[in-house]
Amino acid sequence: MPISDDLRFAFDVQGYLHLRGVLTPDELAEYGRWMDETEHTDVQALNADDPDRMKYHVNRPVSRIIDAAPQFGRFLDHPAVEPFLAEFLGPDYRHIDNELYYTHPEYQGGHWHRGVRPHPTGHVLDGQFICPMVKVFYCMTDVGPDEGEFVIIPGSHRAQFTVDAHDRIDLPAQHVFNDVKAGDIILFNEGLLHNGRPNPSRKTRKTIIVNFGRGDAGVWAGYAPLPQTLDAVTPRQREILTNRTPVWSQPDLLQSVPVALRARMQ
Ligand SMILES: O=C(O)CCC(=O)C(=O)O
Repeated sequence: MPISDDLRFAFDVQGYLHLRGVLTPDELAEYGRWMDETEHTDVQALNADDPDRMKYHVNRPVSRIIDAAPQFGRFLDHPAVEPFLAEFLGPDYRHIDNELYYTHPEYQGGHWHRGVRPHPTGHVLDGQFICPMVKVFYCMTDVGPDEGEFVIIPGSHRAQFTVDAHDRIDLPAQHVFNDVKAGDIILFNEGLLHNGRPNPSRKTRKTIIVNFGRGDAGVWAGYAPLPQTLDAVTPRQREILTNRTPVWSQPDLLQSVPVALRARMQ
C-alpha cells in the first residue's frame, strides 16, 4: 500500500517519522515474551564460529538478535513498516544490521553519529527517495523525560555545515523522543545526526532495532546472518537478509540511483 502524501512530506523534511500506537497489545505481549526468552542469550556461544566479529557488536544485551532467535525476522518485513521501507529504499531493500538494544539506568549516553553522509537533496531526487540507509526502532517501552531518550537533529540529513558534537549531550535544533509509548515505531534516515541520552531514571528503555539499505547495500561488518537463520525465516525475510554485496560501504550515491536520475545529481 502506498504511503500517504503527509507522511512522505514529513519524512522528506524531517528525515524521520514517529508512528504512534502501531503495535497491537497482543503483538507487544508476544514480542515481550520473545525478548524475555532471548535477552540472556550467551553471546559468546552465539559467536563461537567467529568470535572476531564481536568487536563490531554492542550486545546490550544481544546483537544479531535474528540469529539468536529467528522469529525476530518478523521485524524485517513487518506489515506496518514494509511500505515505508519500499518507498524510502526501494522494494528490493536489504538488511544491514539488527539489535536488541537496552538503555539501562545509569547509562551515561552515547556519541552523536550518523550512518551515512548527509546530502543536499535529503536523499530525494525527482520525487523519488534514494536513501542509502534507514533505521527502524520498534519501541518496546514507554519513554518519558529523563528516561534515556533517543534524540535526533531533524533535517540534518541535508546539513550543509558541521557542528562540534564531541562530548555534548545537547545540540542545537535537536528533537528528544520523550513522549514515546510501547508500540510506537520510529523510522529515520541514517543521514540524521542521532544519539541516546543519559538515563538517570530507574527504567530501562527497550528497543528492537533493524537497519536497512537499498538493494545493493551490504551488511554492517559482523552482521552477516548464519546459514541456519536463512533456513529458518520466511522466503521474503530470506530475500531481505540476502545481500548481493557482502559488507557495507559508504555508497556512491550516483551509483545507487537509477541511471536516468544520475545526471541530475552532478
Ligand atoms: O537508541 C539509542 O540510544 C541510540 C541508538 C543508535 O544510536 C543507533 O542505533 O545508531
